Amino acid sequence: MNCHILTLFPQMVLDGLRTSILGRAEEKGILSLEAVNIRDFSENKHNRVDDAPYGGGAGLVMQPGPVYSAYRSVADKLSKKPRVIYLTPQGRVFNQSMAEELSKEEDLIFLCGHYEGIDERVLEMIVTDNISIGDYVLTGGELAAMVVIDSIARLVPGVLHNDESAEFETFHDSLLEYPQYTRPEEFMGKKVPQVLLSGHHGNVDKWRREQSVIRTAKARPDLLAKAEITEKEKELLKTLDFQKEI
Ligand code: 6GU
Repeated sequence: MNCHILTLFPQMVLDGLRTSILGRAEEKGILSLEAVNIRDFSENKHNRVDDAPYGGGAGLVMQPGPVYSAYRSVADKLSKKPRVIYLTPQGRVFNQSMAEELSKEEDLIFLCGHYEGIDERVLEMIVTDNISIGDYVLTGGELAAMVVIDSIARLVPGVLHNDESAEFETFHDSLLEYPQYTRPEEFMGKKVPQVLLSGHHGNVDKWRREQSVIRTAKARPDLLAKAEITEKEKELLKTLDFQKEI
């Protein structure tokens, strides 16, 4: 997969994404990350890429010309018109199934805005998907792009090691993950749950499943509605006094 990021802060995005697992994937040749500096396409002798909004109001709006030229510098190299993802609080809220769908694309362009946004005309011309990462406001699209790229790229085959497999984990079946423990067996008086030391895999699996169900009921009852919960597990939650509708 090739991720092309159109941004005013290329270093921020590349430094963040290359620091960890995605950097390793890039070295392995499974993933490529390219940041295109929109400022390189300024049409102005002062290298400006923004101007006051027509109609008045606070802040500055990114001009359409540099954004369009940055887009063309990427799209013209590709044989097929790629999906262009604009990171914006006005977009659809990102989730795991969107990550799964996008991870199948060969090339993706991510457009990061700053200031008060980007001139609407160029957005109409190039953007195929508007994505938000949640109901709060960021200063720019870069952090959102990094979040979205991280979650997509880790689903690309080979990016994770087998033992880091993305198959059985949080959101796979709409349940949160169970708690994990490692050595030492006792830490500041707190013991690892006995069942995990028992060597009885059946009991371990049962305990972990229960913990997942309980955690989800406590922290994310909205997810529980989508999860496949058995009658027995519903009973368990009732005895633990999570009386919310399941
Ligand atoms: Cl995608 N961009 C910005 N600027 N702010 C956000 C966001 C995106 N998602 C939530 N807040």
